[in-house]
Amino acid sequence: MKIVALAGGVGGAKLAHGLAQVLPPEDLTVIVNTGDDFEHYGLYICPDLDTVCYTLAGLANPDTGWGRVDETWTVIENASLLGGPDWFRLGDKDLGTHLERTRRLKEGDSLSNITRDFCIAWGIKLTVLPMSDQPVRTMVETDEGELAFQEYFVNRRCEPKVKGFRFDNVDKAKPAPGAKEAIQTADAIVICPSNPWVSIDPILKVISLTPNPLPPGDVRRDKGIPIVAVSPIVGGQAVKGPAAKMYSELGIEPSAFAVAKHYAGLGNGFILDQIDSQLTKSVRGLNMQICVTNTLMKSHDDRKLLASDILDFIGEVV
Ligand code: FO1
Repeated sequence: MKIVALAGGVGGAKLAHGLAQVLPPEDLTVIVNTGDDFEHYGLYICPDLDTVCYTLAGLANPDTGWGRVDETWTVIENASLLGGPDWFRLGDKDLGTHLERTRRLKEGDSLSNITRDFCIAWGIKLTVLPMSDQPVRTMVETDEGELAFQEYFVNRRCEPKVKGFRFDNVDKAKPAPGAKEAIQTADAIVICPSNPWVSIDPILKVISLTPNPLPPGDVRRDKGIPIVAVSPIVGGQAVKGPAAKMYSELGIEPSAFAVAKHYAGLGNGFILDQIDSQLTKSVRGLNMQICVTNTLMKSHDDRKLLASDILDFIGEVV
């Protein structure tokens, strides 16, 4: 079964890792948000792409979810002593990734080529694609004005009140080579438990994913392929990050139902955590089939179990 997974940072990376354990590598493509990318110290940083790759390669820091395991901080600490910014912590090992990516980008290479080569070097066999080779920048509209994503997220610790989002350059960005083809040949699309507003929406916009992504003439077009989403909000709270806070500030009660509503019309399957099983009926009312399972990926086994439940569920979604 060919699966395309759409992923942001930590939650997306964990589910991608689970899927990688239950699918052959040639059957899994992960398309990753690059709206969080930014330049820092003259380096091109792709936080979500790196989080996904480090997690798949077994190199991720298990405590933070982002950055490298067994990291040291000599460079950033010394740069900081000289007056350089240290609000965005770049570890020494992680810096190697940014240095080499920036060097190749400056030589004119594409982000998708570089990502492919990094995956080979890290022993990742499945396909990981940035959503686009062109830069898209997620801008957060707040009560203190518009902020670039990392400025809002890391430097301001998500404190300013969110009023909306804008994806700079999204109209000009093309899907990365291979992304459209992967979607057109997929048996199902899995929307990982990543932030719908700032991790998944940019990907959906760039790849123009509609309820029927298949080309005219494809027999599966009328039926539509299963598009199943996993809620990043469990029991009314975000598993990680500011998703629940964003929903509240946008005047929407944070819940798995709110997430399902976000994807209504696109997704036809929704994975609810056991804690939220009472929402089954209301999410069904959005024309989605439901799978209730444990979505909190606390261990590596949990990732694999969730992935396997999702694949079973996909078989039932019509
Ligand atoms: N997140 C933080 O909260 N603080 C950091 O200092 C930080 C550094 C960092 C370095 C490299 C990297 O790839 C990610 C990093 N992140 C950091 C995480 C990241 O900015 C966010 O989790 C994502 O952008 C949201 O998906």
